[in-house]
Amino acid sequence: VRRKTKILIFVSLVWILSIPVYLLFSRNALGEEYNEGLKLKSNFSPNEVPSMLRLSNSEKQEWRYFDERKYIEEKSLRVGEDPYRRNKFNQAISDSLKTNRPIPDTRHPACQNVMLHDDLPSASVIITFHNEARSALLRTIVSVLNRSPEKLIKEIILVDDFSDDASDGEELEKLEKVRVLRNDKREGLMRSRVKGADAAEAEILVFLDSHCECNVGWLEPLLQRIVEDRMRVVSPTIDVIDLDNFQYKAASSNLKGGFDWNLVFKWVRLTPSEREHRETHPTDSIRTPMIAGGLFAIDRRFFEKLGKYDMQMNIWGGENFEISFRVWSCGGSLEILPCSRVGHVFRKQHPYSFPGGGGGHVFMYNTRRTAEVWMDEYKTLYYKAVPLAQRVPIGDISERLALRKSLGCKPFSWYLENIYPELRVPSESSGGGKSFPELKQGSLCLDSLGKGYSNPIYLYPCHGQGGNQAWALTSNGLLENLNGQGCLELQMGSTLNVIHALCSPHNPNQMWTYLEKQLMLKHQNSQMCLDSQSNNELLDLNSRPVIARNCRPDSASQKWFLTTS
Ligand code: UD2
Ligand code: MN
Repeated sequence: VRRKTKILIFVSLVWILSIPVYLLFSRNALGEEYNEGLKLKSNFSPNEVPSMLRLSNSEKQEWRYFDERKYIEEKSLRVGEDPYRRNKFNQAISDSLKTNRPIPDTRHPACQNVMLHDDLPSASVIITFHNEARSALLRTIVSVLNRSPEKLIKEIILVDDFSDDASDGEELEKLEKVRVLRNDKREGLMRSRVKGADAAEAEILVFLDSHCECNVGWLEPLLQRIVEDRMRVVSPTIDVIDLDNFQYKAASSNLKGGFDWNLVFKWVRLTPSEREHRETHPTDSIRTPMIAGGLFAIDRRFFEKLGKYDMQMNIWGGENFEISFRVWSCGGSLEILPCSRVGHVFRKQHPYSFPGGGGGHVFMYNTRRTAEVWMDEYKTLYYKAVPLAQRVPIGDISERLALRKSLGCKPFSWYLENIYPELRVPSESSGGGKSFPELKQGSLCLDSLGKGYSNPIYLYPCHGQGGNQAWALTSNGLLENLNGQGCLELQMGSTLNVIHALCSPHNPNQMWTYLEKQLMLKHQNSQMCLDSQSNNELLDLNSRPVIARNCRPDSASQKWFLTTS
């Protein structure tokens, strides 16, 4: 009996003593950086594995961890350097944040009760980057590893699109699940993504930008929707990471992807019936005419069958239109999932160069290829909104036209009628005939002169080419320029200037009524009328900013012909 007691005491002692040793060990193993990450763990969902940055190919399973501080500090800002210079977001803040920092769970509470299949397939996550801030890139990867069930991530494929410093990517190869491919010349995001997709091994591809943060439970809903229908292409709800302070902010779930005839992506409000549906079904997927383009999941075989991307597109832009038109018209569908949330740093400028003609040129080149292949006669509406595009050579599109034919895709008119009926189609435009809707006074037309937001609006000789002279009065009273996303707004200061501003459907200063009999445009809020008789008589008659004045039905300077075509 004595002997047994001794053994028992010995065993319990060993057991008790091993606790602090274990704690010490696990703490070291995870490194100083992750103390907070560990604390956080209780906030994570149970299937989240904090598989933080374990180094791969450690054959003996040694506990070695990636020195993320060193990796980031090797490229930190120099003293006095503008923190926005390299990335067009605040790199100082990005570098100072932990890669595993907590972010708010922005999902609707009901998302937690959505039933998930227990045998979801795994995904290859593909991230292309060109000169990305190391901290932002690493945080993207850590968020994928930390907030996805381990078994659902087959691999993370980084495609380094010829960044100046090859070690930005190479060093990350040490991380578990991470593979790095590097282009030997700058290719742009389309060919880079295809390179990643071609190397991928999992059934599902998930594309991400290189400055994202995946939120809790982001992956499962994406996989689930695809398993249920392999022709679905699904996008998370894209939350906003503030480019100045890196605050993580929830995005509205009452938006979907859309555009105007200038073929620039924009978020549009759901229709009233869609919004009504969302009130009772907050976890249901949202059908969207367009995806933003950077963050989406697709079945690998479907991606291949559907023609991947247009390999002749360059650098940035337009590929989201191409893939959206293609998916819808060739038998698939596009959805945004409110229960899948991924943050993204939205920027106002590109941080990188555009080899081969500058951003505007490359964007028009890509977009024009899309219009010529997918939009049938409706492409003329694009040319009316962006006349310059017609002069951009687009190279050979025969392969993409052949693809469209071989897939038996529906005409663009089907897409407009069934998928994006909200988009206003100027009536005669499909025939390509008449000029664009203008606001005319004699031979002069209301013209934004392409000066951008906050600038006045002018009168200028009509040219009939649309562009900065193409205006439409929307059903909710906005006077919208069809070339940009700008609307006519009355500044309620002392001078009552009329400016070009970002359209905001509920801004009372942007609401106008067209009095058809008097040919007047009345500003609803102020009851003033749009008037071309500027105060500044010194200005050339042809380039005077318009203003608002008290309505006078006899005044010629307040008569506007709203031509609808
Ligand atoms: C949006 C998309 C982006 C893409 C683009 C249209 C989101 C959140 N973002 O613009 O993914 O669809 O619209 O083309 O939907 N990159 C390269 N090589 C290049 C240029 C960019 O690899 O030559 C990478 C870049 O590092 C980034 C990604 O491509 O990871 C997208 O570029 P971006 O972040 O500048 O585009 P963004 O978010 O303004
Ligand atoms: Mn981006």
